[in-house]
Amino acid sequence: MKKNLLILICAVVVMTSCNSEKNKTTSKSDTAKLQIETPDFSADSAFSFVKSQTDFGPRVPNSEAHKKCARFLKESMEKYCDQVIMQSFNAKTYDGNKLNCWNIIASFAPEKEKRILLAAHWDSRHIADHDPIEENRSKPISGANDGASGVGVLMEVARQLNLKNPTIGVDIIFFDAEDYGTPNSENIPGDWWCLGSQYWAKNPHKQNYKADYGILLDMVGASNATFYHEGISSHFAPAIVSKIWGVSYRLGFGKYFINEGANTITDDHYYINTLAKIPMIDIIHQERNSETGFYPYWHTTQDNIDNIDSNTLEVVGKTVLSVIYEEK
Ligand code: AHN
Ligand code: ZN
Repeated sequence: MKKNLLILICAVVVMTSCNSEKNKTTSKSDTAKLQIETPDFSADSAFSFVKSQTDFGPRVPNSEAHKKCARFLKESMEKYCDQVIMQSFNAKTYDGNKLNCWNIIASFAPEKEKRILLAAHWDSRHIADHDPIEENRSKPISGANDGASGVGVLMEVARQLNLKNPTIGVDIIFFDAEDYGTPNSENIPGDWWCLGSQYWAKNPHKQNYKADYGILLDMVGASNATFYHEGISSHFAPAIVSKIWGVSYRLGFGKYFINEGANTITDDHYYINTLAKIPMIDIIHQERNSETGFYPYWHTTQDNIDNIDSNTLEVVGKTVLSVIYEEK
């Protein structure tokens, strides 16, 4: 509440100074437009949803932890959503493995025409191929940030949407097998990343499925994360990028959501844009001065729960919720 008041005061001060400079009149409704109600979102709850996933161990497809976590995600989302569909499929990997996978699709008001799609991947990478210690590079990762953070935020978003229903319909998809791509040291031509989103884009859970737009979360749990305008997002859905970064700025999160361009990332949204033809953006932590372009623990054994900051989960969750509640 205090923050809202501060934003309002700042807005009035800015507008008053504009008035005197340019002699423009400002109506009451202009001032009202600058107010933004901060939605309820529990950072602690989001954090515990992340931890519950990592407690299973690495969620690598075909592992016991993967199977157990699938069940946990299904049962959790059934508590909050109107409908949950487990879309099972097999995926072929770059090294000839066959993976048993599930995309988990949870919906609010599935009958509504106007809807938006939220997504994150729930699997974790089978190899820590960017680990500084050589012997770690064949180990699977905990994926607290890379995977579990986006899912944790969306689970808390679902819990809140159940407490206070939005006007529009919402689908939340947890994609499987995003992170089983080729090792850093190998170059095997083919679309080996994002196997779950590729499958769903070719086989949507509903015939003629449509959404106005989509928001993908990937690596949204590190301290002081920076979210730039990712290249694919700006190419396919520039207006959605503006909308979301605008909402975040108004909420006071400009330190996280930075209005500058960054690298193009082949992530799940690429296939949703190109195959399913739904404009989708990616909120993904990128860093200008890191070796990989991502956060320092990316694809290492250090991507664990100790390196999750609930402040970042909260910033992203509140931004997403505000965007949803503003849709009429
Ligand atoms: C590539 O590096 C090709 N894609 C990054 C997508 C990704 C991996 N997101 C999480 N892990
Ligand atoms: Zn990854």
